[in-house]
Amino acid sequence: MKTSGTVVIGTVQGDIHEIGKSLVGTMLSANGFSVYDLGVDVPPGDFIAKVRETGANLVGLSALLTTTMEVQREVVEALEKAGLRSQVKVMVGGSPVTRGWAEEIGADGYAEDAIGAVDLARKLSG
Ligand code: B12
Repeated sequence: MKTSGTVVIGTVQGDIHEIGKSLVGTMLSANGFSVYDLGVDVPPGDFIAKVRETGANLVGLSALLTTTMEVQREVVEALEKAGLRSQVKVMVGGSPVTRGWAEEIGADGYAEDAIGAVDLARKLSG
């Protein structure tokens, strides 16, 4: 199957909530995306390393805690510092995350569920 794009996904550092992130990864995979799931409690540097290694065009950041939402911002900043920001679109999600938060931290998009994440990934890859 032709891949729709390559996604590096994970739950950000400090956060061990896995279920929603895994659902999103599975749905992306089922819809033709190549998915690299880094698991949970993922430090910003691990996202950077995997994007470099795979040449991914999308990064998905899950956060379920109000405290770890801030790490989504750190990953966006780390991508900028690493010179990779123009190569990848950043999607954020998780129950406390909103469209407004996505805009505030300079992410490219937000989706509230796994179906929405597939639509968003298609849009951002297009
Ligand atoms: C299950 C659960 C746990 C399980 C996690 C098991 C696992 N393996 O994942 C366990 C028991 C381990 C757990 C632990 C904790 N939890 Co908890 N947990 C939950 C609970 C009940 C459900 C989360 C869940 O799985 N939902 C189902 C999935 C399908 O939904 P979802 O995660 O929201 O994902 C969907 C969308 O958000 C979106 N999405 C998710 N990620 C992404 C990513 C992208 C890129 C996109 C586009 C979309 C997207 O799509 C998904 C699919 O539809 C929530 C309550 C809630 N209502 O959310 C609390 C909740 C998140 N937990 C909470 C807390 C406080 C904790 C603990 C700190 C408790 C403690 N004192 O130890 C610890 C966290 C420790 C840590 N460092 O992470 C709080 C957070 C409060 C806050 N505002 O920060 C909540 C809200 C409960 C509450 N009301 O107090 N938890």
